[in-house]
Amino acid sequence: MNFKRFKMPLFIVASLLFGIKTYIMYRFMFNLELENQMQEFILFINPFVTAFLIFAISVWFKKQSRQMKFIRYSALAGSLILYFNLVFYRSFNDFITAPQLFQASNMGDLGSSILTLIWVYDVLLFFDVAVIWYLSRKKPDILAVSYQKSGKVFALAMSFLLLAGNFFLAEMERPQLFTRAFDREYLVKNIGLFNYHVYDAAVHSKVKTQRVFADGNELPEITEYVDDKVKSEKKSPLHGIAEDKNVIFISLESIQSFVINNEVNGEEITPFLNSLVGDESTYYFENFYHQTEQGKTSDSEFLVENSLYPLSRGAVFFTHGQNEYHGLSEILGEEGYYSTVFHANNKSFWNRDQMYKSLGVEDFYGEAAYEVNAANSVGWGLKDKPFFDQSMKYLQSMEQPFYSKFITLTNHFPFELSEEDSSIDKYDSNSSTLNNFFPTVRYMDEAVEQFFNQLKESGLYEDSIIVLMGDHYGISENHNKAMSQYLGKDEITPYDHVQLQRVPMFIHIPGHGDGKVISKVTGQIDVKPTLLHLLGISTEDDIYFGNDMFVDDRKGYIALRNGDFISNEYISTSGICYNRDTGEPVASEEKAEEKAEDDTTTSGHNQDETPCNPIKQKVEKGLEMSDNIIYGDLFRFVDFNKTDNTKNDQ
Ligand code: GP9
Ligand code: MN
Repeated sequence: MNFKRFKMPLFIVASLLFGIKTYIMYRFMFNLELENQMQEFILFINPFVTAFLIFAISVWFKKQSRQMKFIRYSALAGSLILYFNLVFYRSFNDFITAPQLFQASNMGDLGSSILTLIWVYDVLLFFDVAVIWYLSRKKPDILAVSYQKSGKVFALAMSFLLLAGNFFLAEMERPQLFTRAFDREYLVKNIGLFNYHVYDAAVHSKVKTQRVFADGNELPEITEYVDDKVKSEKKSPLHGIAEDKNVIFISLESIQSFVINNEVNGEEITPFLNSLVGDESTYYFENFYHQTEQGKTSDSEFLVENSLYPLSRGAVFFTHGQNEYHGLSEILGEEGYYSTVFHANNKSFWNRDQMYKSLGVEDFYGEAAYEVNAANSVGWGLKDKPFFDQSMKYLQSMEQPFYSKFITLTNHFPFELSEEDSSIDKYDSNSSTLNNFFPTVRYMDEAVEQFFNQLKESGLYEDSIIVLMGDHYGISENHNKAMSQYLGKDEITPYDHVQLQRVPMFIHIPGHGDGKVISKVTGQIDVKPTLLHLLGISTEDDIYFGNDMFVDDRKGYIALRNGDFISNEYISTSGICYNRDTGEPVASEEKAEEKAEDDTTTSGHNQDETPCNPIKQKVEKGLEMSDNIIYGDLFRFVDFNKTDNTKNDQ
């Protein structure tokens, strides 16, 4: 190429190259759903707008060499940010948030999982950097610019104009984009990954500041809301049925309800769990939803312990590990229980060592409590069978009553398992993740069965209730194609996606005899009040957002952390209101007519009116209040043990 005649400055070349690369990644490597042409257009322009904004800064450098250096390092840094997000996305189907950057200690523990997320041809994603690097070194005299002040100001003005144009279109396409905190994908689609990171960092610092400014004034409103709009008034007939029994809680890694009573290659996937469905001593909740977000297992633990929602960004275990809580472990501790967690993983993972103290867990049996070697490990560490086996000695020598949580690990992405541990074959689809999932689920099922047998042999079984709960989804929407093949559907619709967020929930009460399958809509937010009631412990003075799963006067919906919800009649997701039974979108006109009849104050704006809207408002209110408790660390202002304290004062 004749560079003498080709006079395009490097900052323009770099903007184009980097913009094209970013666009290709958005379009083909991240799984961003585009609903209309406007979204397509915004997604197309935003990579170039951001690239120009960054590279155009270079014109302010006087020296050619500085200008070139700025451009090449910006290209490299930008590419790395994109790439880290891509690797993260492959695992979590989400974008990195500022709090997660402080969870770097988790990254080291990912071990083999991370290798499956880095692919050889990823190196091509740095092709533009190589070209920019080459040009900046070889042709600085041709490709650098030396603008007058007016030229520089013009470049800057152009940057901001483009950015403003982008934001304007984004705001038009998605009103209140910047005030909605729930959806990172919308942000990335509309303003690009880099602007999203800037936004995210700003929000994160705001969160940090919030605690400082909270003074407890917010509490009366929250307590009133919880008492009026959440808590059930009636006590269930099962109140106190498990009084003084040990509570053995088993957290089932990455399992989803679709495997229950289902087959793969003609084989039952979970024979043991299936035997509990319909068992006379077991309640099985078939419409029980996980409500976790980025904090995965830790979010599920947070929900169970506090009946508060986890955060929409980062893992609350990390970001707010030092808050005051009124956790299940702490409450049971006050009732004379000894509370422990068993989990054969590094104690710092998900900041558990710190957070468990805040929750009132007395002892944490982490990796160090187990004999872990190459022979008894796979994937993330100690396999579930030796895990339960080795836990028995601790459990047997424990003071009773105890509340012990067991967190399984073998059924974790990427679902590795040796041939000899696999009792069933893998599935056959284009997703190795889904294919591998089934044998590890079966392994976990067998491990749980073995544990039940050991509990029986040890004599602990009769004095305990056993809760088994799936922590969160295992198969993300990146595997929808394989999933639709497995489920025999044409596609996985947003409705199906929500239904796939159901995870198994069993409450096994040995000798009870009254067990059944319960179909009402329930979720992880309900576990704390449910267990407390089974144990006969009052929740009157507590602040929480779920309901006893055994009562009928419940708040009527389960909120997912992204603002979607499941009510008795509807499922709201992706801006669509579905009929929960049929999976059909609910026609908004119908509602519009109804609404017009009974609400004369409504004027014209009916296209957004669906029966989901009033529930949606409650969902958002609940999530917001729960968030406020966490952000403001509001429980530091609450005296949950009024009676006890009065005693102490005397
Ligand atoms: C880590 C284990 C798995 O200790 O709980 O965590 P996850 O990745 O599922 O959140
Ligand atoms: Mn998990």
